[in-house]
Amino acid sequence: MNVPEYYDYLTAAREQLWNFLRALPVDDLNRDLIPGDRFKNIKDLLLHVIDFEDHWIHGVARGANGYLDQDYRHDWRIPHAEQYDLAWILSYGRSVQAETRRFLATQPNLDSEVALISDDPEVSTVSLDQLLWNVMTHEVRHTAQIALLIRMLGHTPPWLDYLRFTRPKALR
Ligand code: NI
Repeated sequence: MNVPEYYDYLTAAREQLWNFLRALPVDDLNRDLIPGDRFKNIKDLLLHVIDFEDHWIHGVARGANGYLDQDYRHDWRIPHAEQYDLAWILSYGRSVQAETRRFLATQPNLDSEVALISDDPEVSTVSLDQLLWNVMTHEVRHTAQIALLIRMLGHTPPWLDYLRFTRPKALR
């Protein structure tokens, strides 16, 4: 399993999740169920996952090359995402996903070091591979939270396990 393969899985799982969310009542997507300051509802988590990918891959790793935040302005810290239509959030998601796929198609060197603090690269670096896995596992963890919120709202979340999306091997 490598980064492009896992990103393909995330893309397929996202499609199912996004289609499922489109069919939910808007009030459910906006309902504050999580106590705390930042992310309270399904839309908050959805926007946060997209923002995180945009920020880390296209903002940090690529030095703002391909960064889409300027086209989808929002408060990344406390998004209050109930103010946005689901279609707007998903449009941002599709744009970031397309940009990530373009980037991965260039076959970037995954061993290259990425500076985490741009004004002092000596302080902290990670490999591009580590950064991409951080982004991808971040999505999986927050998707589990979204699935829990879906349950709490009385619905059955889509089944998004990896094995569901892998091509079965033929028996010998
Ligand atoms: Ni997070």
